[in-house]
Amino acid sequence: MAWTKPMPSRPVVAVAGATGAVGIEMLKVLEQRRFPAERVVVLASSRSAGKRLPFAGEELVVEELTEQSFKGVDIALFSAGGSVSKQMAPHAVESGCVVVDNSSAFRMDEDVPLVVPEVNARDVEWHSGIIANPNCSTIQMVVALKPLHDIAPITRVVVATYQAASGAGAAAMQELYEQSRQFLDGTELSVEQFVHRIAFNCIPQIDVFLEDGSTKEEWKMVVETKKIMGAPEIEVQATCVRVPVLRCHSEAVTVQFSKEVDIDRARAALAATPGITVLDEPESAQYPMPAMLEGTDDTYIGRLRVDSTVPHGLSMWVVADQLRKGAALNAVQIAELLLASR
Ligand code: NAP
Ligand code: 3JM
Repeated sequence: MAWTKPMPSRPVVAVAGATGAVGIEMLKVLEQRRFPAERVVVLASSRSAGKRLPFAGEELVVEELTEQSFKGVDIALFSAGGSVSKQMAPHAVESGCVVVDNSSAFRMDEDVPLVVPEVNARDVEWHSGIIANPNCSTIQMVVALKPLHDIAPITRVVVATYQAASGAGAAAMQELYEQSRQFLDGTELSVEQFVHRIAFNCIPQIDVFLEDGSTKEEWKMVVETKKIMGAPEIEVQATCVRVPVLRCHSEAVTVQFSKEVDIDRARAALAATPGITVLDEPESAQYPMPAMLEGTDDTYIGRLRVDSTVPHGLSMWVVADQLRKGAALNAVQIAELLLASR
């Protein structure tokens, strides 16, 4: 059922999963963008209840996330994992709260818009209480694809991702630090957060394997891209790889268009798009790299070139801070759209 409850101009905002890698970033983004929240409620598991989190010069006290947490809350930003979202988001909606969910729990549900503001901002208008934030790797790719698709329809995308350890959470990022130290010290490596050691390694598996031999992370990129872009005809082939980078996902993306696209026109269209920075000066070795882009908001694009092995092909390198544009920033931008469409 369509959502009819009006949004106040100063909503009460809850962050569910506030102590996590994404949740902490959400608090930073809300503060940095001066989101006009009447009050911010920070929720996590019972393990964190009573913990204090800095916000806007004050300290917020973490409360245990329960079914009752959403009374009087207008917008809930969820990033506590899929099972918590499945269990708790319906209670939040019942309390009259609009949920912006970061997990994959509801993304492909027909009555749930899947939104990247630069691509399909208007989809926030038809939600029934839940709006889904796409997967981090999908978000930065569709930001790059949209201005190109507007020049000439895209028919096929081949992508390989180089995904940072922090994409698997705060504990996974810590494991990269600790394993690197253990490796250099020559001591035994503790492997808990990933299926294999991540220090000085690349793991071509993110999330579980599916019957067709792809992983669920790869499947997410395929189906989410079609839904966000409203273009079920775009074929996507993805290989998702975890790499020993702390923060920022990188993607090697090859796009095939239905007709000829001039590379300079493509470059100009990307450069003119808010939310994109083109950094592409091969002569001075300037291109996006994860280590230089931690904490940034834009999707950075470099290494733009023609792919002459297919008709109308273009290749590029796309980097974004996945904790910001890939998660927290995109979710807060969705909340801003909810306010703007009041
Ligand atoms: P994380 O660092 O492991 O943090 C997990 C958060 O969830 C913590 O605040 C944790 O609280 C809380 N939590 C765990 N179990 C809970 C429970 N039973 N009840 C209440 N809170 C609970 O993970 P993260 O990187 O922030 O990611 C969190 C989720 O966001 C992921 O699982 C994923 O679904 C989603 N995510 C989405 C994107 C995206 O691109 N859209 C990117 C990354 C992650 P405690 O500190 O109390 O344990
Ligand atoms: C990114 O429920 C879980 O265990 C979370 C798994 C997860 C997801 C997901 O599927 O929601 C970890 C990191 C994502 C995501 O954005 O798809």
